[in-house]
Amino acid sequence: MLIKIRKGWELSESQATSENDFINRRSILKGFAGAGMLASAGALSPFRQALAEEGDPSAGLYPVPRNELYTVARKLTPEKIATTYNNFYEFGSHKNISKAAQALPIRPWTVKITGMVEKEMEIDIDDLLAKMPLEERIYRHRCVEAWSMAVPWSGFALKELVKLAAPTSNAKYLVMKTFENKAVAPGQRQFWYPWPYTEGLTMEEATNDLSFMVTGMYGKPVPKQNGAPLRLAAPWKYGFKQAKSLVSFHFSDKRPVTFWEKLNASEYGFWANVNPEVDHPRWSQATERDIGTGERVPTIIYNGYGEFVADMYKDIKGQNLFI
Ligand SMILES: Nc1nc2c(c(=O)[nH]1)N[C@H]1C(S)=C(S)[C@@H](COP(=O)(O)O)O[C@H]1N2
Ligand SMILES: [Mo]
Repeated sequence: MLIKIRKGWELSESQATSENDFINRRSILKGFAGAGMLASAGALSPFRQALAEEGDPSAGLYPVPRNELYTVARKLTPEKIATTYNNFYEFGSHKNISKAAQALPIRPWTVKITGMVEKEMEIDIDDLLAKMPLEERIYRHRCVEAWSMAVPWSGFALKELVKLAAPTSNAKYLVMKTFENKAVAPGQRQFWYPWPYTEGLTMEEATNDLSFMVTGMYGKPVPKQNGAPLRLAAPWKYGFKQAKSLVSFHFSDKRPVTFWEKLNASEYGFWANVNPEVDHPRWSQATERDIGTGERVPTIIYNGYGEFVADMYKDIKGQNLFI
C-alpha cells in the first residue's frame, strides 16, 4: 500500500527526538559557517542570507505590526527549529528538507484566481502584497503527527483575498493549489503522489477571521521551506491543511478531494479539525510534542481556537469533522 511507505510520523518518539537534536546541532553549525562568510556577528541565518543574495523584493515590508488579538500562552518556537523541522513533500518525505527547498524559484511568482468569481485574474505576488493589509499574528501549529510549534507569522487575512477575488454566491469552497515544478521538486517526480498539493476550505472557513495567508515569519519574508511566498495558516486544523507555496485559488461549488484525502481518506479527511479525543487510526491525538521545548503538552479541541471557529460546525451532522 502506498501509505505504508515509511513516513515521518511512523517514527517512534525517541527516534523523532534524536532527529530533532540532530537538526538543532546542524543548524548551529550552519550558523557558524554563515557568520564566518559574512565576517560579522552572524546575524543572518543561512536562509535569510540566501534571500538577501537573491534580493527578495518583499524583504523591506517586514517587520509588520503585530495584531495582539492573536497570541499564545506558550513559548515561541525558536526560529532555527521552526525553519529546519519541516513537512514539504515536494522536497522529500522527511523533516530535513530546508536545504533542498532553496531550489524553488519564488520570483517571478504569479497567483491565479479562477472559477466562480466576478472576473478571473492573475496577480503578481508583489502586487498582491502591496494591496493587502499586512500584520503579524502568533499562532499555534498542530501537525497530525502530534508535534506542534508556536510561530509569529506575517501576512494578511484570507478574507481580504476573497474580497479581492469577488466570488459569486454560487461559490461554496475555496480550493488552493501548490506550484508544480518537477525540475526543482524531486518529490513531484514520485508519481504515486497526487500532485499538485491541493487543499480547500468552505467559504465560511475561508472568510473566518482566523484564516490567514502567510507571507512572512519571524519578522521577515517566509522562508522557502516554510512555504514561500504564500502559504495558508488555519490554525484550528491539522498542519496538513496549511498548504504551502500557493499558485492557485479556485472558487467552486464542489468540495475538492485534497492531497492527503486522495492518498488515504480514512486517516486524512477534508475537515481535519484538531480534537484530542478523536485519535488517528494509528496513534493518539491526546497530546503533542512542542518541538521548541521538547515537552509533551495536552492537545486542545480546535487547537485552542474554539471561540473563533466552533460555531461553524454546530449544524454539520454525519461527517467526520475531526479527521
Ligand atoms: N505543499 C505542501 N504544503 C504542505 C505540506 C506539504 O507536504 N506540501 N505539508 C503540510 C504539513 S503535514 C505540515 S505539518 C505543514 C508544515 O509546515 P512547516 O514546515 O512550516 O512547519 O505544512 C503543510 N503544508
Ligand atoms: Mo503535518
